[in-house]
Parts: sequence; structure tokens; C-alpha cells
Amino acid sequence: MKRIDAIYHVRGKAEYVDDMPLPAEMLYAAVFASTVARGKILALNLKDALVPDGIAAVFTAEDIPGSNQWGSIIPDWPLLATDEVYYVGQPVAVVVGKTQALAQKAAKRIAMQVEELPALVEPREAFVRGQIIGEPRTFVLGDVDSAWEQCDLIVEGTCEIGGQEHLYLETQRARAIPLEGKTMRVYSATQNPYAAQRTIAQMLGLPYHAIEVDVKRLGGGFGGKEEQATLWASLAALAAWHLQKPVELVLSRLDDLKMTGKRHPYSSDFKIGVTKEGKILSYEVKHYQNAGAYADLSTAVLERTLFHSTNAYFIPNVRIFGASCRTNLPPNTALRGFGGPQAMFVMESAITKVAEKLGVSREEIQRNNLLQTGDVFPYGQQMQTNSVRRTWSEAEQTYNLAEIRNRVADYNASHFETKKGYGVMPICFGISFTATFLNQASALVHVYTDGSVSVTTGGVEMGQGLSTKIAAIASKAFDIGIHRIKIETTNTTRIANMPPTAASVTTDLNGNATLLAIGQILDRLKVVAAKELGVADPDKIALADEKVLYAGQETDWTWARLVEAASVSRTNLSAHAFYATPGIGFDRSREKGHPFAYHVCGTAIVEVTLDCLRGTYEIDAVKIVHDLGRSVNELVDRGQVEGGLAQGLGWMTIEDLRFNDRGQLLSNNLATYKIPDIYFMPDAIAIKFLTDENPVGPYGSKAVGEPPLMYGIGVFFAIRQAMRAFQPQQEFAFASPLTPERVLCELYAEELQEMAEKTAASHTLQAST
Ligand code: MTE
Ligand code: LUZ
Ligand code: MOS
Repeated sequence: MKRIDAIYHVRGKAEYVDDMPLPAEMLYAAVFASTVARGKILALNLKDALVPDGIAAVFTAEDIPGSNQWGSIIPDWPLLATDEVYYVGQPVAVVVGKTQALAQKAAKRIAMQVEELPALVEPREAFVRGQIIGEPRTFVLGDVDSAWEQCDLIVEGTCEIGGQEHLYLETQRARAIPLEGKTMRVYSATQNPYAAQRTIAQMLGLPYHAIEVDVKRLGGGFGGKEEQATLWASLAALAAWHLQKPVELVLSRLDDLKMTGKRHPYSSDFKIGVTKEGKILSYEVKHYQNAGAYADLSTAVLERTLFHSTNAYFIPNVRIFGASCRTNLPPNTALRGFGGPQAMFVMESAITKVAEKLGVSREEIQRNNLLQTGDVFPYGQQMQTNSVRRTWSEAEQTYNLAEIRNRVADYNASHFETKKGYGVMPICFGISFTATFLNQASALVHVYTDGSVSVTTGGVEMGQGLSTKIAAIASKAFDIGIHRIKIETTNTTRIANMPPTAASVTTDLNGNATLLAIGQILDRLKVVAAKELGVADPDKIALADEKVLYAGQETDWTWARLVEAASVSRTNLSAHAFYATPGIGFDRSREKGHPFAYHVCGTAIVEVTLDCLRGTYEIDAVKIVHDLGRSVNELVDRGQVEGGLAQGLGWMTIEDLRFNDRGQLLSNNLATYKIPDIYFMPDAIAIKFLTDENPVGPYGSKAVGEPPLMYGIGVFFAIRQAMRAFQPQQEFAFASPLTPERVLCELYAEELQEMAEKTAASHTLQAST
């Protein structure tokens, strides 16, 4: 089955916030933001901004009637800055005008006097200065300290992990429309309609029911609209509220890059101890997360880092420490993987360093330590399946790892200026929001008397194919044609209190809720059918392929006829149902529990060729075995695996997010921030699925959105292997992204050092003559 919205996408007919008909008298908002990373606001002069024709108003924090503070976990973030600013791009005022261009021009006329203060941009420095958000956390398993003595080899190291820009196609935007009474409808490009509703209501001092948030679809979210879309929706709503006119707020690409948070950079220390045989006995890791200026989701992201710190391995003695460090960067936020990728990168770095010291292949150490059924994670949960080992051996056999190893060795023996490398990357990602209460969802299903069906859930379509999957689930549950199913917009008046569309669980949660709602309607329809057929037992009624069966035999009743009859006999053809993931929970006082409904596992092999004269590389192939479950739509899921992989490869290689020490974004446009394109991706992507039934997913399916991103981590270690083939004696850093520039600098570190010394010497010479 094709995606249900594909036809609209290819014809340019798919509706986003921008495509809705313009309401009369709509105004446009522009944001005036801080240009310094930290400072005291001494004076703010708005007068000049009001001078040009077509400017309706300028709003600041003083115009907020209710709460200026927001944030889903810790409400430490002001919607509009008051006395101080804490990052470049922090909103201070909103200018509203007849066109966007007018509003933007007027915003430039605002004069703000700021006393600039020294900015913090490095997480370790923030940590030393006590700038910590929430509490540092520590997970412990076994006894690390006494385990070191039993190790034959102990190595230590440091990782510097870069951030990542979401680069959703549709930039942040919202349109707020005041309605009768003191109410408002807000069309927001958000993954989290309920958060927008809550925050806007609190900002205006209104009950939640006064605010309706509606979302048709997003042009990508990738986590960047899980928390941060709320800010822009709120600012549009603030202006619309005061002016009693529709107001739209859209960030330009450059403003979006500058003003929004990204994936968290991490600086981490590891210490790992192994036996001669390559068994990991002990692992200690300390993660310093660069959280940016406000809490956002950072503490939750850090928590997932702790959960995934041992990735797909069983290690009996572990101590994992993590701190969320407050710096003067835009608040960092969710991005596909949510702290998991950073944790896994450090684990893989530690294993790599061990392998290099022992002079064995990475995969020898990896294979020796893979999780199996019954193994305990540092957070207390037991591994329920053997799919790490199964995907590993499946990948090893299907893709002939031994052959790849020999081919690479042969190539490297006979080539000097180019080298090949490969990296095997197993993953194990926990499925459920780590905050247990978020694992809930509702669905609302109507059957109309013509047999057509309307489904609303709390999930947001953001390109991941949610609508297609929910439609497939509904079509299968009723056993009626897909053309009869319509997926409605996500709307807070139809579904209340929903969690964000995130954590890869949206189909799991909302699909299950949809099945429960459909189950209610089917039960009622069976009673009607039994009555109409004059039989006693509704349990013997079934629907198959739009026909009514009794005791397995076809009758002359169809779906459409049954629905019509049900309505005439006054049967409720609508249902609302609620689903909450059973059996999960976590005790933070002990840092132990069963936080995840299940794990998604897989193994990838990444192959590269490195040009050792230029530092450039090609990704030759990526070969994956992925634990997918019984897919609801395999084409959509394959797209998620490929898309996630692309985003992971980009994060590790060419996506070079840079700030200077004054907290200014240097990679502030698409000429300086590169993402993978079709040419960057390998020609050969092989994907094989394990298709065991998942008992807790709708129709046995599994979450798929985030885990494949982490296959991309393999590319770092593949390139590193090629670098070591060229320079076997050199110590290379565990620093990402491994851009061609970085590769070159590392390969020629000695020569560069010599050149620098010569240059310095010649300067000294010149200076003394
Ligand atoms: N795929 C597309 N095309 N666009 C997106 O924004 N977001 C990813 C992933 N895949 C995203 C995507 C992220 S971060 C998550 S958490 C999941 O989709 C969310 O959707 P799901 O829960 O339905 O998998
Ligand atoms: N968001 C969230 C997430 O709030 N909690 C999570 O555990 C999570 N995990 C992955 C992605 N987003
Ligand atoms: Mo995804 S990072 O959970 O939006």
C-alpha cells in the first residue's frame, strides 16, 4: 500500500499551515531577538519600530497577562526575555505588521542596549561552575571499582560529540485565530499540540478549553518541534489575542537556524576494562551534556543517554554518570534518538580503543559482549529477546562479513593513497517514553451511515507515515477498503491531553487506541448483525472483506448494509478509546525499573573508501539487518530505516555545527552546514528485516522511527579504520563529526605541526631582523 498522502505530496497539494486559505485581515509577526549570548538588558526602545506604515503593534514580556514562564519539564524559560538574555536568538519582542516584510523591517528598528557578560559555551566549564540543570544522575550495576582488578587491560579516553541541526523542510510556524468569547484556534506546526494548548492558556491566564490547537501535518519535525514549536505558537497567539486579528508567525530559514535548539553536543569520558579474551568486565562513563540556556527536554534526553550507555552489550559492572550543563547556546532539544546516539557513540569508542590496544578487530570485542535474552541492563530491566545476537549473526552471514574483512585487507595491502574501512554497528534502543506517564493515547472513531470511517488520534503526521499506518490498522480491524478510511487532523478538541508525537511510539500508542475504539464499534455491530440475521450468538459474527459472516459462512449482508441497519436501530457508531502501555515503570530513587515496553535491535555494516591525500571519503555500502516486527506498512518502514540512516550518517560525518566562544552560530546557513544528499548516500543500501511478532505493537508491529539513525554511527568507525590503515601509529581522536577537513588534519597532524613550527620560527626570524 502506498502512503495515503503521497498523491498530494507529488502534486504539491498536501496542506501545511501555509496552505490554508488566508483569513481576512491576517497580520504577520516578526521576532526581535538577542544578538548576545549573555547580557543584562539596560534599555529597550520600541518606539521606532512603530513608526513605519502598516505596523500594528510591538509586544514584550510586559504584555503577557498570565505566565511568561514555560517548559514541559522545568518551566525555566521565559517566552519573551525580561531583564537578561541567555542566548543569541532569544526572543525579546514581537513586531506585528500587515506583511511579513514590513514586520521584519520594523523589528530591525528596535534598539536594545545590553551589557554583554561572558558566555559559557562548553559543558565541562559550565559543570565546574555549577551550572547544572536538574540533578546529575548515576546508574550503577555490579561493582566497577573492584572489577578493575580483574581486568587484563584498562583503557581510558574522551569523546567530543557534535550537535546536529534538524533541518526540517518546513520552518517553525503557527497561525493564531481569535474566535468568539475568549477563545482561540491555533494552527501550529508542532509535534506537541497539547503543550501548545497548555502554554498558550497559561500565558493568557485562560482555561485550557479556551485554546484549540489543530495540526494537519508537518514538513518534518525530527524532534525539533516536540518542545520548541510551543514558543512560536505562543508568540503568534499573544499577538492575536491583543489585536483580536489572525496572526501568523513564520521563521525564515536563517532565523530558524539561529533561534532554535539542536541535538545536544556531549563531552564524555570513558574507562573500560576487559579480559585477555576480550570480555568487557567493567565500564565507567561520564557524560557532560551541552544543554544550552534553558531546560527544554535536556534532562529527559540525558536520561535516555544513561539508558543507552551500554548500547547492545551486556557489561556486568557499570557506572554511568550524566549531567545536563547549562550554557549560553540556544536550548538544545529532542532530535531523533534523543540522547541515545551520543551514549552509543561513546560505547563504540571505548570498544574501538580496546580493540586497537589488543590488536584485534572491533567486531571481535563487540561479538564477545552482545546482549542476550535475560541479560540485565544497568537500569534493572531484563533483555526480553535475543534479537541483538540474531541480527548480528544474520548480518554477518547474509552480508558475508569475513569476505568484507578480507576484501578490505587486500585492498589496503595493494593501495597506498586510498584505503578502505568498515564498521559493524549493533544497536539496541528502548521503546517507550522514559517518562512513564507520557505513554498514553486516545483515538476517536466515527462510522458514518454510508460505511465511511473517520479516525482521529493524538498523533501528528510529520512525514513518518503515521496517517498511512493508522489508516492501514483501521482498514484491517474493520476489514474494509482503505478508501473508506479518513485520517483527520490532530486536534485538541477531539483528543485531549495527548503526549507529543515522539519517542517512535506514536503508531504503537495511537494504533492500539484505535484498535480499542474499533473493537467497541465492532462489538455493537455484531449484536446488530445477530439480530438482523435472527441468530443467537453475536460472537459467531465476523466481518471479512466488507461482508458479514456467520459461523464462518458468508451471508447476504455487507458492511454498508450493516452500518445502515445499525443506525436505524439506534446503535452508537462512534467510539473513543484510551490506551496506556502496560507493565512499564521506573523508580528514580533507585534508578531501577522496567522503563521500556520492549527494545528495537539491529546490526549494520558500513563500508567506506578514504582518499588519504584529500581526506574525502565515499560511503560504499550500508548493509542492515533490522528487527522490524510484523510491519503495518513495510514500504513506509523501509523509508524510515533509510531516512534515519541518512540522518545518522550526516551527523557523524559532514554536519558540522559550530558556535564561536561568544555563543554565535557560525554554521548559520546551508552553505556552511551541509547535510547528506542523494550523492552522499551509498549506492548500495541493503536492508533485511527480522519479522517476529511483537506482542505489544498493533498487529505485532514495532516502532521504527528513531533506532535506524544509530546505524549511522558505524561510518565513523569505518573511516577511522581506513585512517589507521594509512597511519597505523597515529592516535586519532574520538571526535565527531569526522568531516573531510578533520580527517585531513588528523592524518597529517605531524606535518601540520611541523609547518606551524616553521611558520612560527620564520615569524620570529623576521621579527628579530
Ligand atoms: N520521519 C520523517 N519523515 N519526518 C520526521 O520528522 N521524525 C522522527 C521519526 N521519523 C520524523 C521521521 C522522529 S524524531 C520520531 S520520534 C518519529 O519519527 C516519530 O514518529 P513515530 O512515533 O510515528 O515513529
Ligand atoms: N521524548 C520524550 C522522547 O519526551 N521522552 C522520551 O523518552 C523520548 N525518547 C525519544 C524521543 N523523544
Ligand atoms: Mo523524536 S526525537 O522523539 O521527536
